[in-house]
Amino acid sequence: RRIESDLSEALRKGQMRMQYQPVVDLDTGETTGFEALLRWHHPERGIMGPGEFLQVAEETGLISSLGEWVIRQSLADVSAMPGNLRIAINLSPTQVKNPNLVATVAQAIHATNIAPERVELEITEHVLMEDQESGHTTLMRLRELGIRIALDDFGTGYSSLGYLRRFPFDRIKIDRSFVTDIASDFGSQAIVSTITRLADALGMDTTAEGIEESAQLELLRKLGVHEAQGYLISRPVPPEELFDMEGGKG
Ligand code: G
Ligand code: G
Ligand code: MN
Ligand code: NA
Repeated sequence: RRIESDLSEALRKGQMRMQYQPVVDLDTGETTGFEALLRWHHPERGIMGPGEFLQVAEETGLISSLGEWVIRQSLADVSAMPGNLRIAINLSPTQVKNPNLVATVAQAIHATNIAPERVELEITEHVLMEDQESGHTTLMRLRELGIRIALDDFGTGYSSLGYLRRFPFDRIKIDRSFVTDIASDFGSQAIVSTITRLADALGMDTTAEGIEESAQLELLRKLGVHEAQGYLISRPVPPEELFDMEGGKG
C-alpha cells in the first residue's frame, strides 16, 4: 500500500535513477553498448531494483509515465557520451500495449538527436504471446523508426521458436540461466550452441547475459556468441561512472 503512494511521487521527487551495464563484443573485447536498468533510490528502503516495484507500477498504471521517463533519460544519458555506442532499454508487455509508445520513442529520439540505429528495445516473448496482432504491429512500427528490437531472456518462455519466425528480431539475448552452468553442463552448452547457430541462420545477433566467470566467457566465445554482459565484465553503473570509463579510453 505505502509503496504505491511512494511510487506515485518517486519520479517527481527525483528518486528514480538509471544504471547502465556495458555489453562487449566477444571477438574484440570492445564495448558495443549498454543496457539501461532502472533503480529506485527510496529514502527509507534504500536502492530497489525493478523486481521490487515494477509489478506495482504495472497494476497502478504508473508504468506508462515511468516507462516514458526511462526512455527519455536513457537516450539523453547515452547521447551525451562520446562515440556511437548502443543503448538497450527494457520494455514490459504493458508498455508495448500502450498506443503512445511509438510516439514516445520517436519524440525521445528527436529530442536527443540520437541515431535511431543506436537504440535497441528489449522485449520478452510475452509481448507477442499476450496480444499477438497489436504487439506485432507496434514492434513493426517501432522498427520503421530505424531502431532495433531484441528478444530478451530467450529460452525461458514457452514457444520461442515460433516467435523468431513471426518477427524479425535484430538480436537474441540468451538467458542467464544457460550461462550460469555452461562450464559444467553439456546440455546448456548444446542449447547455447544451437541458439547461436539458429540466430546466425536468421541473421540475428546474439548477446549472452549474466557472465560471472572467465571460463563462461571463453566458452561463449568458442561457441560463436557475438556479445556478452555480466558482472565479470561490469556491474550496472551510474551514468557518471560510465562517462569516466569510456572517457578514460579516449
Ligand atoms: O536490473 P535488474 O536485474 O534488477 O532487473 C530486473 C528485471 O527488471 C529484469 O527483467 C529487467 O529486464 C527489468 N528491468 C530493468 N530495468 C527496467 C526498465 O527500465 N523498464 C522495464 N520495463 N523493465 C526493467
Ligand atoms: O531480464 P533482463 O535480462 O533484462 O535482466 C537483467 C538483470 O540481470 C538486471 O537486473 C541485472 O542487474 C542482472 N544482471 C546483470 N549481470 C548479471 C550477472 O552477471 N549476474 C547476475 N546474477 N545478474 C546479472
Ligand atoms: Mn534485458
Ligand atoms: Na534477459
